[in-house]
Amino acid sequence: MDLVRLLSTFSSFLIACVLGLGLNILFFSPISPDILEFPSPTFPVESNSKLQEVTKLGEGLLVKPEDVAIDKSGILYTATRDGWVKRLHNNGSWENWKFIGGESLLGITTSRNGGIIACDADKGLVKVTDDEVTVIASQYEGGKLRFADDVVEGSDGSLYFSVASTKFGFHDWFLDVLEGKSHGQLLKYDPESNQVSILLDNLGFANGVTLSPLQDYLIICESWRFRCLKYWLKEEMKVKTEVFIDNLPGAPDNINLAPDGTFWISLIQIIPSRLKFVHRSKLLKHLVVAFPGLVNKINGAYKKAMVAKVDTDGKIIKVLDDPTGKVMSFVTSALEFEGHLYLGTLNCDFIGKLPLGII
Ligand SMILES: *[C@@H]1O[C@H](CO)[C@@H](O)[C@H](O)[C@H]1NC(C)=O
Ligand SMILES: [Ca+2]
Ligand SMILES: [Ca+2]
Repeated sequence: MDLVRLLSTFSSFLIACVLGLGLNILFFSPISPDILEFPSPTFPVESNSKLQEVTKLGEGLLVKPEDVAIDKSGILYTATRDGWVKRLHNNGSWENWKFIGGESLLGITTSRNGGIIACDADKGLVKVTDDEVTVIASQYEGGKLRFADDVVEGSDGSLYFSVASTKFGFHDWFLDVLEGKSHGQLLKYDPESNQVSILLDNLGFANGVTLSPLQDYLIICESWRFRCLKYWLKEEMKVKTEVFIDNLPGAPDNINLAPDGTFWISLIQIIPSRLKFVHRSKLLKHLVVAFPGLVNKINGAYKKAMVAKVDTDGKIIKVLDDPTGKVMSFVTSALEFEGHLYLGTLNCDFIGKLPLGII
């Protein structure tokens, strides 16, 4: 009798603990998750390991260089996790060019008047020239501009840029993936008025931005929607937004116009196939977030790399990958210049350089 009572007390205690823990996790969870829709890519993505054939530029000097830009004279720029904008001269020497600070420098682009524009997830939009470093936009809509992710400059000096998430910061980017709600934006900075305006809202992690060859539309990547949108800049277009490409075999990060008018898109492998089920369960998402060690198991970005070349009709022409992350993983940008592809990454200490003649 006593044993039965003891057992039932103990099991009540256990149930109370589990319930308490569950409520605690639900109540204090930083996310309010939705189910993630997975892509069903139509392009036959067979691994070719081509990204394992890169040569390594600046190995050991570059801390997770997320994006790459090259100016007309062939000088290559990148922004690294130690707060520097570094550049590679034509004679092969690296220069620690300008110090901005922080760990949150992301997308960069060259500017028509020289220098570059950089997205700083903490500070906003930063202009960097030989003479100075200037924050050109740090506020909009009465609030602080946070998590600016990528930027491109129009021929009239307008800057089009993304805010990946208005809810989560750069270091919590994977929480935005787990939550699966739309907190991203496409913005415009007008140099005449010095104002920032919102072009598109409710994007699923707004990431890479680029202009079409004729600058009549923008392409904006929505990472965990596995798609890119086309945003028309022509006044006469009634429907401003359409899907440029969807069902991508990875989460699109940076996008760059290639010399032949096509586009290079880096595709982050955010979801390991074995753990897809977590993204289908709201409860499991809460649980994963409650135990930070688990988040890294659900995030596959650090184990693979993939980039795709896409034509102006939004069709994939080519895919290059490193299926095991042996040489490159978490590749975040691909930029073509004079017959070579330059690859930025959030998990390596170099920029990959691949001759395109061999592929
Ligand atoms: C390479 O070029 C840069 C810029 O012109 C110069 O500052 C640097 O000293 C050169 N380095 C070498 C090793 O020639
Ligand atoms: Ca860029
Ligand atoms: Ca990015």
